[in-house]
Amino acid sequence: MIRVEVVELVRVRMELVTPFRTAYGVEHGRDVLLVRVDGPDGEGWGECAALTEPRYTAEWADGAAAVTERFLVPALAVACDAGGGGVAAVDVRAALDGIAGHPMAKAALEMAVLDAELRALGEPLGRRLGAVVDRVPAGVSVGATGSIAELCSVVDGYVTAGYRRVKLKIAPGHAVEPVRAVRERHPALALQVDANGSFARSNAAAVTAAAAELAALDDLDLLLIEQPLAADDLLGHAELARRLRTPICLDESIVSVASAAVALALGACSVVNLKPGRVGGLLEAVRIHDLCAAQGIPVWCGGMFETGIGRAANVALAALANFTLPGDLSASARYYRRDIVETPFVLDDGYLSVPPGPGLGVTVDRSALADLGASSRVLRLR
Ligand code: NPG
Repeated sequence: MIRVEVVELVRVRMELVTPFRTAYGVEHGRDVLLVRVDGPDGEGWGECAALTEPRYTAEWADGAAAVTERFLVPALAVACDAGGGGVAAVDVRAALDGIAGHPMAKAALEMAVLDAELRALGEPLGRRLGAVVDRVPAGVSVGATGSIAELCSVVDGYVTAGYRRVKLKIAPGHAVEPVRAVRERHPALALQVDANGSFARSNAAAVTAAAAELAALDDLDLLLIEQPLAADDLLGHAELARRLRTPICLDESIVSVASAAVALALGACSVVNLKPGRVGGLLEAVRIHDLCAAQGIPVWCGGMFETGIGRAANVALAALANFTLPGDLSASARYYRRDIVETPFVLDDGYLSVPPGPGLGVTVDRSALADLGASSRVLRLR
C-alpha cells in the first residue's frame, strides 16, 4: 500500500541503434511513455510497451498517454480515496478495469505503483514475483534483413557477443531459406522464428498454405515457431500444431489468463511468450506463468524494445521458475546508444543480472531524459 499524490507522464523519443523490420513494418525508434507515481511513501516508475503506431496491437504511445491521463489516473485516484489516500499494487488492475482495454497503459501504471510499494518496503521486484535465479539467459531478436548474407552477418555478431538464443523474423516466402542458412552456419545455436501472424489469410486455406511452407522448418531443430497465424485464430494454430513437429508458441493471441487457458485447452500452442504489457501487467503475467507451469507449458519473456526501466521488470519476471526458455532480453546497447537508467544492462557470459535493489532495482537517469529532450506532464491526484 502506498499513498499516491502525483502521477507524472514522461515522453521521450529514443532511436534504435539499428532499424528493426517485422511484418508490421520498420521500427526506427520508440516514442516512449514512462509513468512515475509519487507521494509521501516515495516514487515508482513504470514503462508502457506501446509502440509509436497501433500495428502490433491496438495500442499506441500517444493513445496510451491520453487514456492514462484522461481515464486511468482518475480511476487510480478513486481507488486511493477509497483506500484512505493509498492503494496496494495488487489492487491497481481491478481499480483500472472499469476502463475497457488498454492493457499496456494499465501495465505501466501497475508497474509504477508496484515499484513504489516495493522500494518503500526495501523488497526487490524479483522476490515479490517469485524469482528463483539472480540472472537470466540473454536472447536476441533479429529484424528481417535485405539479404541472407546480411542476416548471417548480424547473427554472427550476436553469437560472438554471447547471446544464448537467436530469434529470426519470418514471413510467407521468407521463411525457410534464411532460417536454413543461419542453421547451417550455427548448427548448435538455440534458434527460433517469429511470423507475427504474417501467415494468416482470410480463408480456410490459411492453415494448409502455412503448413506447406512451415513444414520445411521441422528439419531445422528450432525451439519454436511463434505466432504464424492471426492473433484470434486459435483453431488455426491448433490445426497447424497437429501438422508440424516444431512447437507452436503464441504471443499476440495471449492477452490474459483466460485467453491463455483457452489457447492451451484447444492445443493452439505448447509454448507461451509472456509480455507484461500485452497481458495488462506484471501480476497478470505471473498468473499466466503459474497456469502454464501447472500444465507443463514453458514460457519465455518477450520484448518490446523496452528501455532499462521496462527491461528491469522483464528480467525480474524472467527469473521465475517456469521461464525455461531464453527471452527477448538483450543488453541496453543492442537497442539504444544511451539508456535512461544509471546502470544499463550488459551481457555477462550471455546472461543479464536481475537488478538486486528494491523495486525495479534501477535508477532512472533524469539527466539522460533531459538530454534526450523528454517532456513531462504532472497530474495531481488530490
Ligand atoms: O528485443 O525487445 C526486443 C524486441 C523483441 O522481436 C521483438 N519484438 O514480435 O515480439 C515481437 C517483436 C515486435 C513486437 C516487433 C512489436 C515490433 C513490434
